[in-house]
Amino acid sequence: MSESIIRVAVQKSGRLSEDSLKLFKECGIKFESGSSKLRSVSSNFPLEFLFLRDDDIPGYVEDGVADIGVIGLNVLEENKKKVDIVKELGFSKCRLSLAIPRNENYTGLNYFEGKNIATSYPNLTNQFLSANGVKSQTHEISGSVEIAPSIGLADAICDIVSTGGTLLSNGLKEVAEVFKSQAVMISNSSLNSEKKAILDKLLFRIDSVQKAQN
Ligand code: PRT
Ligand code: ZN
Repeated sequence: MSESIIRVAVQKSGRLSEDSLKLFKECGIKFESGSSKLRSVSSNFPLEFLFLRDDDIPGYVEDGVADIGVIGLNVLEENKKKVDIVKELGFSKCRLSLAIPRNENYTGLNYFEGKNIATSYPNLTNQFLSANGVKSQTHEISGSVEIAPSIGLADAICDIVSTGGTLLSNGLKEVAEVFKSQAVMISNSSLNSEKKAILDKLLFRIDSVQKAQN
């Protein structure tokens, strides 16, 4: 018998990290996770952790560099990697929403016709607008999206919202929800049977943790 182990990719530091690590700990899995550590092997479960930028996680799982990963559904759906979603994890909940300057009169989705929209999620934004028959231009920017209208870079934005505080402090109002997100566990779509068995064991433990919390 070979000693199979599965590799899980988790975010190194950010909004997914703490709850991701907490989930594995609640499953009874022991491992070290210091701030400078990029890899860690569990001492009591056949699992190796890779600590990465979240954007890299879907690609690593698709390529099989990691077998499974924890990622925001928003990042996964924007980048369309071929991986399986094996579990909704219920944390890092947020939404991708369209927002406009607070003093604008919002008339419905037709408001966006012919407008320039700044976003880090051009694919999800364009899909939503075209599904609703709205023709507008998206401009991809990688961060500080909320500042775009006030500096004349765009008429509106489409960005991740959680409490709404960032929109408020940038003079914007949320007018339409494009996509609902939460953290999900993804898996490479061609795991061998030994790795699948380990994943099943892990998913069983996650189910128990989730049931205990509900
Ligand atoms: O460094 P790395 O690339 O790994 O991390 P990152 O900076 O790309 O991502 P990070 O850690 O900010 O977010 C990781 C994931 O957490 C996202 O992909 C979402 O799935 C989820 N998430 C949950 C959020 C938020 N809540 C959130 N509030 N991601 C981002 N935000 C930002 C948003 O972009 C906006 O600027 O927070 C601001 C809005 O927050 P509120 O509370 O003011 O509305
Ligand atoms: Zn990122």
